[in-house]
Amino acid sequence: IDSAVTTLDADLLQAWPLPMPSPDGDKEERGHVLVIGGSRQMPGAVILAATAALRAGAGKLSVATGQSVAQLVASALPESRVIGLPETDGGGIPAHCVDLFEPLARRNLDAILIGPGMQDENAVCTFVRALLPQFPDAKIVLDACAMAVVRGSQAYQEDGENTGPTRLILTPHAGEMARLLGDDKQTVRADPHGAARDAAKNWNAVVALKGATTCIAAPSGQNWEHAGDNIGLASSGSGDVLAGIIAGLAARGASVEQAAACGVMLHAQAGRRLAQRIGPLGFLAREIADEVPAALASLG
Ligand code: NPW
Ligand code: AMP
Ligand code: MG
Repeated sequence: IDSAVTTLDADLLQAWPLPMPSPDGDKEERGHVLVIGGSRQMPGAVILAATAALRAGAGKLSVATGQSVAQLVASALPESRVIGLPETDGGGIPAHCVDLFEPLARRNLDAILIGPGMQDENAVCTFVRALLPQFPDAKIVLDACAMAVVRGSQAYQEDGENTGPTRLILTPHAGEMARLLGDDKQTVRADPHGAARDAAKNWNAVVALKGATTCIAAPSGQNWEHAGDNIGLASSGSGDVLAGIIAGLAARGASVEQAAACGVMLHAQAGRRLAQRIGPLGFLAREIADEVPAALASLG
C-alpha cells in the first residue's frame, strides 16, 4: 500500500466524528438534501439513493425525477417532496426545467445528488451546467451519467481556474472512470489511486473510485482507501445507495472529504452486517440503505 494512503477503518471514523445534531435541534439542523435522478427505465435508482440519504441522517428530502415516474417515486418515498420534470425523447431532463427548482433555490439546500438512473447524457450535462450556479452553497454529488459534465474540453468549472475549495464529489466505478479519463479499464484498475488522484486534480473534486477496493482522492492530495471484503455489495443499485449515503452525510454537515470517506465506510459496514445476518450474497441494495442507521451506531 502506498504510504501516503490512509486506510479507512473504524478507528479513523472515531477520530473523525460526524457532526451530531443537538438534542433539541430540528430537522433543518440535519440538512436538506435534493436527489435528482430516475427515468422511465430506471426509477428505482433515485428511490434507492433518496432512501439512503435519509437513512444517513439527513433531516429533509426533496426528489426531482422525470414526470412519467414522479407518481411512482412519490409512492415509494412518502417522506419526500417530489418534483416532476419534463423529459427529452431520450428520457433525459431538458436544461430549461431548471426554472422548476426556483422555489428550492430560495430555501437552504445543503446537498444535491444528481445522476442515479438518469438517461440521455448530453441533456443531463446541459441541465447540470444550468443548475449548479443556482445553488452556489450546496455540496454536490455527481454519480452515473451526471459525472460526464466534467469530461472533455467543455468540462464544467466552478470558477475560471477550477482551483478553489471544492464542493464536488464524484463516485465512478472503474468503467465510468475510464470513460471520464479517456483511458481503458485495465489502466484504471492497474493504478486506481493514480486514476483517482488525476481525476481529483483535473476536476477539482473529491473522487471515490469504487470497486472491491475503493480509492478516494481529494484535490488537496489526501488519499484514503477502503478494502472491501464483501462481494455481496457488488449488486444492482448498490452504487446508487452509496451516492445517497454520501449526499445525506454532506447535508448533515460533513465536509466533502468526510462525506465521501465516511460514506464508503458506512456502506461497507451496512453490507458486512447484512452478510452476517442474511448471507454473503443476495442481500438487496434497499436493505443496504435500511441498515445504515445500525451501521452508523455500531461504528460510533
Ligand atoms: P462493459 O460492458 O464491461 O464495457 P450497468 P451502471 C460498465 C443505474 N442503475 N467496473 C460495464 O461496461 C445507475 O444509477 C439503476 C468496470 C457495463 O456494461 C446508472 O444510471 C438501477 N466497468 C445506470 O443504471 C439499478 C463497469 O458499465 C456498463 C462496472 C448505469 O449504471 C442498477 C454499464 O453497466 C443501476 O445502478 C465496474 N464495476 N460496472 C435501478 N434500479 O433503477 C459497470 N461497468 O450495469 O448497466 O450499469 O454503470 O452500474
Ligand atoms: P455501482 O457499480 O455504481 O452499482 O457501485 C457498486 C458498489 O459495490 C460500489 O460501492 C463498489 O465499491 C461496491 N463493490 C463492487 N465490487 C465489490 C467487491 N468485489 N467487493 C466489495 N464491494 C464491491
Ligand atoms: Mg452506479
